[in-house]
Amino acid sequence: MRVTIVGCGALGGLVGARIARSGNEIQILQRPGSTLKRLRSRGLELDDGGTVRAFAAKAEADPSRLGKAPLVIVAVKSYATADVAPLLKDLLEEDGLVLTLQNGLGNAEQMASFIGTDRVGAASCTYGAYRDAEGLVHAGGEGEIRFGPMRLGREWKAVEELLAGSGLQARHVCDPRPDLWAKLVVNAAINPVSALTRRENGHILACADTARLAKTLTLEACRVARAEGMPFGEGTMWPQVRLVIQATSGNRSSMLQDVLAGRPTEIEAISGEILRRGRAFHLRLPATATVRALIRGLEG
Ligand code: KPL
Repeated sequence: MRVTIVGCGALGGLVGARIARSGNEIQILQRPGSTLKRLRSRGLELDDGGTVRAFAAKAEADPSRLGKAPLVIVAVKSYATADVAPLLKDLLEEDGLVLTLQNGLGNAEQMASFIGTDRVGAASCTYGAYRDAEGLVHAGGEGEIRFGPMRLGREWKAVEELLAGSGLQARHVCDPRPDLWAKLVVNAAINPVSALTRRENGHILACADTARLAKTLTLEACRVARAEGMPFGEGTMWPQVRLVIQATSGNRSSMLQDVLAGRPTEIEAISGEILRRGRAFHLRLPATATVRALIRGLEG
């Protein structure tokens, strides 16, 4: 199958390379800059468990230079969704599908407003991946891609088979929203703490104080999720957050990578979104508000 990856950062690179490795054709839409230059000169490279391999992939900044594909996977930062959503029509075959692997809530809805709700699927993805100073993408911990359609109607079986056949743990679900919320809780607990301490995910549990902070962030995010009708009982998510920390212990969270590279972070799509939704239910979320303010300060 031909698959177009929109945004070839750490996660886009990991998923794209694994799909290419299993014999599929990968195309990449990437904004101009060092990543695009590297993709063009060296191909799509991945260090997967110590072995570096490069895969052929057409990489362009202009969508009209790419062939149309039956599947587009979006992996840009959530603050760039508004820029890529209008381009999807030009990237897709007539009946093509879009799968977003992005952090945060609201990305799928933005894309659906351009191509229709039944053509968009949303995934919660707990794979770890990071790009080193030279731009090489490293797999940073196995995870799972749980995905489902924003509206039932289309057949997504081929997407599940493609991902699973590429060595990615993939599970199709009927409604992706609870998983998107669960991933939001994971990101709200891990990403700001790792970015503020500038340590790999695993360090959060190695220090009792940061472990306590991550647990408090988890509980606050769960209060908002419950207020929105998600079935997250008090205390059920913290064991899951701990599991993700352990599975990605050597990984630098995407927010830490952004801070170290001097890029904007996804704090607004994660903690900012939780605060905005919590306000609608008059919830006080002091730990979430504090880490959001500190990350904003780092970005500034
Ligand atoms: O999604 C991630 C991220 O860094 O954004 C986790 C799963 C926390 C892995 O680092």
